[in-house]
Amino acid sequence: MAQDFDAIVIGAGMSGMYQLYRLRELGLSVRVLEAGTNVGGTWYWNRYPGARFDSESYSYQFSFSKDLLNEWDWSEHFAGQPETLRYLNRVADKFDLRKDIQFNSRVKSAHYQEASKAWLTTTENGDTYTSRFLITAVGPLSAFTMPNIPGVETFQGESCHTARWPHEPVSFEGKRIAVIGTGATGVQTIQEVAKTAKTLTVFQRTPNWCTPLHNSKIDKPEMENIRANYDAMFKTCMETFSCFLHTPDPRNTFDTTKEERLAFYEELYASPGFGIWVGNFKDMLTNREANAEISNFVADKIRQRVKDQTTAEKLIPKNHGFGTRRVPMETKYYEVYNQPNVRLIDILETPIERITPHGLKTSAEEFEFDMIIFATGFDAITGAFDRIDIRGVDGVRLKDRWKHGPETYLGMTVDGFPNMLMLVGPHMALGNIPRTIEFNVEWVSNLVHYAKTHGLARVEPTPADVQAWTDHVKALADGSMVFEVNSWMTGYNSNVEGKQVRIVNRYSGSAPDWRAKCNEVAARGYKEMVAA
Ligand code: N01
Repeated sequence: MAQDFDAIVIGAGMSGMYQLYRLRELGLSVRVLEAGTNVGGTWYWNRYPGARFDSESYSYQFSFSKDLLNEWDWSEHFAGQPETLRYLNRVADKFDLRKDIQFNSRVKSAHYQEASKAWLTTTENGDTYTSRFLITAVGPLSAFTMPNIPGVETFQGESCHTARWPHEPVSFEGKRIAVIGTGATGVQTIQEVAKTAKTLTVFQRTPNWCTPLHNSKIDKPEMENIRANYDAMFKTCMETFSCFLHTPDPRNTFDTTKEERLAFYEELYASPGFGIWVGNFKDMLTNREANAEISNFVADKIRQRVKDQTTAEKLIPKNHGFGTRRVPMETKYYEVYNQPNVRLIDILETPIERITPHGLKTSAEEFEFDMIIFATGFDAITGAFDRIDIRGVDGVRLKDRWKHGPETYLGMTVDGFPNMLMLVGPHMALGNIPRTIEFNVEWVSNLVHYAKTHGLARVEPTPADVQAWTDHVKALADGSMVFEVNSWMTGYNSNVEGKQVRIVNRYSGSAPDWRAKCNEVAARGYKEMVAA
C-alpha cells in the first residue's frame, strides 16, 4: 500500500534538505527519499582525498537561519569535505530533518497518474509513495560515470570511483597508484595522493587550465569579522553574475594596455578562489584574442612551475582556451610533477588499450598498480534524471522527451510533467550553487503553497512557454566559447551512449536575470502555469 504525502522529494543533499525544511514550515507532509545512509548529497558521496570547496566556505553555506549562521564557525576559507559534511549534519540535527527522510532508498521510477493528478514513486526496495508534488533534488553532478575502457571490471587490486569513496580511511603509503582523469576532482585527488604514494601515475586525456586556490585558515577574530559582514556578503552574492563573491570586471581586455592587463592577471593569479575565472575581463569567454591573452599568461605560469618542459607542455591545454571548461582550483598541483614518485602519461599520445587484472596497458607500455582511482566524472545535469524512470502524461518518458537536450520552463518545470518541480535542474543558473538552491527552493515552495491554497490540483507550464524558455537559454549560449568545447558543462560524456554530442544544458545568463524572470512569473500569480 503506497504511503501518501503532499510532496515527495528525491535526494537529501543541500537542495532536498532545504526543501524539506521549507515545505514542513508550510504545514505540508513531505517525505525525502535518499539513496545514501545520511544527508549531504555531493558532500556525502564525494569523500575522495583532498575534496574541498572552491567557493569561499561562508558564501556557500545556508543563509536562511541567523541562528545557524551564528552557531557555525568555518575553520578555513575553502573548507575540506569532512568539515562541510559535519556542517550539513549539524543542519539536519538542528532542524530535525532526518525524521522525514527515508535513507537507503534509491528511487527507481516516478509515474504521473492522470486520474488522481498525483505521482506514484517507487524505490528500488519496492516501497511505493503517492504525492501531489514530485520535487527532484537529484543534483547536477551525482550520476558518476566509470570509463568505458575494456577490462575495467577485471582489475584485482583496490579501485574506486572518486564519487563512491569508502567511509573508512584509505592509505596510499607504499602503494603504486594510478589516477585516471584530471578534472577538478582528479586535480584535488592527485595533490593528496602524491604526498604518500610510493608511485603515482596520472593518466591524462585532456589537460585543464588550473589556477591556485590560495586557501588559508580562519582564526576566531577573522571569523567574527566575517560573521559581522554576513548581510552584506549575501547581498553581494545575490547581485553578482554567478552568485560568487567575485564578478566579471566591467572592462574589456583590450581596453587596457599590455602592462595593465598583465598586472591584473598577476593580481588575480595571486588572489584566493575563482576570481581569475569569474572575476576576469568581461569579454574573456567571447573574444578569442582576449581569451588567448589570459591563456598565454596561465601557460607561462605552468612552464615556470613545472621543471621538465616536456611535461609542462603536456599539462598546457591546446584544444580549448582558459575558462572554457570549469577551472580546477589547485594547491601545488603543478609542483607534484616535479616529484620523483610522480609520472604523467598523456593518453592522447599513448591511449589506454585495456585495464588488466594487475594494472593497465597503453599502446606503449604495460603498468602494474596496487590501486586505480577513477576520477572520470559525471553524466552531468540530465544524467541523474535519466537514471530514474520518470513518466509524465500519457506515459511519456522524460528521458525520451529530453533525447536531444533538456526542454524546461525556467529550469524548474516541463510541460507534460504536471506537478513535477526541479531543484538545480537543467536551464537554470548554477554558479555558487547554495545561493541558487535557496532561491529555487523558495520559488518552488511558494508555487506549491499557492496551488494548495488555491485548490489547484495540477500545475504545469504551457508548451509555448517551455519552447520560448528553451530557445532563450540556447540563444544565451550563442557566441560563448564555453559551448564550443566538450565537457560536462556542455553535456558531453565520452562514457555514456548517446552523449557524445554537445547540448545547451545550462542557463548561461546572469543569476539575477534568471531570478528576475522567475519573480515576474510569481508576481503574476503563476499565470503561465496551466492550472486546473
Ligand atoms: O569530472 P570532469 P570531475 N578515459 O568531467 C577524464 C565539480 N567539482 O569529477 O577531459 C580517460 O571534470 C576526463 O577526460 P576528458 C566541478 O564543477 C567541484 O573532475 O573528457 N579519461 C577528465 O579529465 C567539476 O567541474 C569541486 O578528456 C577519462 C576527467 O576524467 C565537476 O564537479 C571539486 C575517461 C573527468 O573530469 C566535475 O569534475 C571537484 C576515459 N574513458 C569537482 N572518461 C569543488 O568545488 C573521463 N575521463 C569542491
